[in-house]
Amino acid sequence: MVSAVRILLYRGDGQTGPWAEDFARLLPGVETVSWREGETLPACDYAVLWNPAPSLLPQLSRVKAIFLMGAGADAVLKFGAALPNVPLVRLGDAGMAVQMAEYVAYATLRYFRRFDEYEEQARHGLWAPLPPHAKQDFTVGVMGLGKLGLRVVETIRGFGFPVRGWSRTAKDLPGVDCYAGMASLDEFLSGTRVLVSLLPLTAETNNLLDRRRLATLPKGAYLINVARGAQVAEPDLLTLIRSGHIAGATLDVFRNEPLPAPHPFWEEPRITITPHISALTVREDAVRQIIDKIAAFEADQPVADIVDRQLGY
Ligand code: NDP
Ligand code: OXD
Repeated sequence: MVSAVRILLYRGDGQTGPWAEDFARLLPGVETVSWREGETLPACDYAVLWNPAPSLLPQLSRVKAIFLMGAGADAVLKFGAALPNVPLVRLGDAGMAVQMAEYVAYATLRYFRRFDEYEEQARHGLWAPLPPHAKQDFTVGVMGLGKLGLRVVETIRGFGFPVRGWSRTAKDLPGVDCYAGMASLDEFLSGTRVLVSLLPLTAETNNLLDRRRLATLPKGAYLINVARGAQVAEPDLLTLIRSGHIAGATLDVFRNEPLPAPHPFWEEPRITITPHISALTVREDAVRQIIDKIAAFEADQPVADIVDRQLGY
């Protein structure tokens, strides 16, 4: 049980009010404080934040931990040495994995059942059944077998697709062809018809999907990127879509967000765009998880989902 703690709540978009209400409801005795540019932060036990202002960071050197309101740590790790050397804790699932599974299942089934083509036909008043794809030709390859990737793998397997996965360290998952490490990436890609990225953005994954690697996918492959836009070399993806090598892409994340207008992706009918909504933070689940982790810190117990700064996730 956590007794009186003081927590800084900060969001780049300023929307901390509902977070303060959830903490007050779920952790009686908590004191939450906010911070604005130019203010001096009172001593706090913990910080819970998303998209911090650079000038906030030096004031966090005495908190016991910094909790992120999301799963990806890249937007904070980019500050490098300016980020105080205290434990950085990301969300582990907290209601996001099921949303990722819904999104990826929808996009995969849309391509497999040719709904993208039927949508186009319907726009032209065309009634023309197409030959169905065969499941054995629709191997789904999931990059990143963490909290979110594993849930996606399980869901996609449930539809009977052949599934392969790629991660940094070796895995052994029933019914999944597992690949690990850069040395196996080309082999993984060459047999993947629907490529899903659920990798964190790190020094190793930045620009990972460049022209050569995207061209390693078989002709007619699809890309579903729900991780981070900077993992894909955007001009290369466009070239391969225009050449017909890649049949379509469903993109939730972009190198620059919001995706600027003009941007050639908006004009490309084979690219489906969503505004970074594939898995939204479920605030109440997140607050409950953070409270449990604070309890673990206070009791000197192990805490899950601490970011490894060396690895970048
Ligand atoms: P995890 O940390 O649980 O999993 C990351 C996975 O990526 C692990 O399997 C890890 O391998 C693998 N990985 C990391 N680096 C490499 C590498 N260099 N080569 C191969 N595999 C690698 O993360 P989550 O599943 O919780 O989240 C994944 C990402 O999803 C987040 O980092 C975030 O960017 C994104 N995200 C996007 C959202 C959206 O709305 N679009 C919402 C939430 C998250 P190993 O298992 O060996 O460690
Ligand atoms: C996250 C995100 O990392 O929303 O949680 O992208």
